Amino acid sequence: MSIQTISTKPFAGQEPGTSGLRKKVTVFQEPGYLENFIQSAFDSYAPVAGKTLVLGGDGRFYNRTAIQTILRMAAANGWGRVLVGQNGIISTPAMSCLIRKHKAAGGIILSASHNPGGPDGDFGVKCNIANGGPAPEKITEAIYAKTESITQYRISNAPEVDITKIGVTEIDGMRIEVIDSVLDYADMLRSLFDFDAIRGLFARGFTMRFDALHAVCGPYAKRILEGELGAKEGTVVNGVPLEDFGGHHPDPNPVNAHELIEYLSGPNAPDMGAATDGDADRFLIVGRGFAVTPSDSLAILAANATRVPGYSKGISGVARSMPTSTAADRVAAAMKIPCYETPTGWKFFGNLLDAGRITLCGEESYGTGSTHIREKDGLWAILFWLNLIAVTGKSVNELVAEHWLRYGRNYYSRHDYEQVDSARANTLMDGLRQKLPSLVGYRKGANVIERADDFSYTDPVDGSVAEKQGIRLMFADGSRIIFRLSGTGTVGATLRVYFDHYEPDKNRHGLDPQEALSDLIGIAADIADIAGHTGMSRPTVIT
Ligand code: VG1
Ligand code: CO
Repeated sequence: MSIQTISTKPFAGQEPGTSGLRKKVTVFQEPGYLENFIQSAFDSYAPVAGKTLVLGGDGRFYNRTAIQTILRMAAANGWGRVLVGQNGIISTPAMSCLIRKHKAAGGIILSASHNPGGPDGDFGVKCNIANGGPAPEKITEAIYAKTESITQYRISNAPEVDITKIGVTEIDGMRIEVIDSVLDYADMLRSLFDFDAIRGLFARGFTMRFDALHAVCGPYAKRILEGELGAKEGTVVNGVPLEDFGGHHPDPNPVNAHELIEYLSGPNAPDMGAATDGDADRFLIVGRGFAVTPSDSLAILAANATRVPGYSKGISGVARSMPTSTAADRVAAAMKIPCYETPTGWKFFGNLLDAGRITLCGEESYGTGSTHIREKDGLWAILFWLNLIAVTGKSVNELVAEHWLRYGRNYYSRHDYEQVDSARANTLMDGLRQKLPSLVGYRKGANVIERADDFSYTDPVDGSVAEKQGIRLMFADGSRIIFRLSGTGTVGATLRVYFDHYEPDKNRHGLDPQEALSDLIGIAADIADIAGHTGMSRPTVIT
């Protein structure tokens, strides 16, 4: 076996987005494409001699091919040890857990998360750093810069490594440990939640349906929920990871997980429903006939955190991404703890978590997490809910209703316009940016815009600045409309429009969110001329 240095030329556009580099599988299959990006990433971890790397993915098509390439490149670049998930499987939260527990210098997650998979689907690479979290912007920018000037990469010509069996092997002096990634992850969850109480809940007949959407959480959920917590067999459905996720979007929102929503509204509805996404960092909680919004979930977990062993000493602060509803802000105010507002994407929570400024954080896009790792964590959030249900004796719906009664309700919705022509989407955003000063004072009915800006964030820990993170229209009554372009898509542009309206009056908590938000929805359409720019008369996805 020998190490080879291969000459290469840069590929345009290897710029990581909100969460890693995402492209069509066919793009990643171009000779040298994956290699260039991985070499650039390895250079950013340098020096790597003797250090540990964790490697795995969500099981999507091209996962196993990419793992073989990366193992040979890791050996050629001098990594001391690689922990690789059996069959290439490691969920995003398990990756974060493993990096921290084994003191690795970093991790590579092969996932495009909620994007569809298969030969015609998407593939992705996320680079995590030694704290277990996504690489912050200064690192992703450095990786991108390297991809633009790369001339060569290093790779061993070692034969294929068998990653189907747990065990230790070696190539070119680099140790490879094929591991069962459920073990450390389950240990971590056991240290945070009252497993006995949850076991008692299931023993008393509590029923649940967990839909893994044919993605990576299946094996984790099966062993932890059914194997250890006593949920009855069959609780986990679609639990075997498939390379194309059965042809679906593994995105746990009420649109893509509609079968679960329908089941929870049907005559045989269990007490609770839950789902997770492609790489298991996002989750959905469903009560009977009712889906919990992620923004509410964050607020409810924060308000009740001390009921759970891992957080019994209290929480230091919370953070939410800017478009996430302000429900958590009210909880933080009542608890007299800080609430931070960050740009979209998990990488912006890392410094706040490392500095101990926050304990819980979350995003409107069905992701929540805490100091336990540095990624959002789907199964953790589901166990948090189960623990709360077990110790309070209340149902999902009761916990939510009780929360609204005490804090008021935030009506919330996100409207996505997918596959918009990129130039037209940029024209829409530029137009809004130019209009910002003139929008202050805009009035329609009782709605008055008080402030309008393009969100800019200064990290309170390291002072780094992230600009142009979304157009915000802020109304006198606290309502908000936010416009931003997605940073995870692979075809054209996706416009996301977010609506948030706070309703303190308990007599008005029973409305349909689209109805409660209809004024704001009309205002957004007018101000941004969404139909004119996108050519679409309605969103492609409403969550
Ligand atoms: C989306 C979500 C964002 C999330 C990101 C990655 O980004 O809006 O909240 O952090 O996906 O999640 P965007 O740029 O498309 O809006 V995951 O589960 O893909 O790692
Ligand atoms: Co994900």
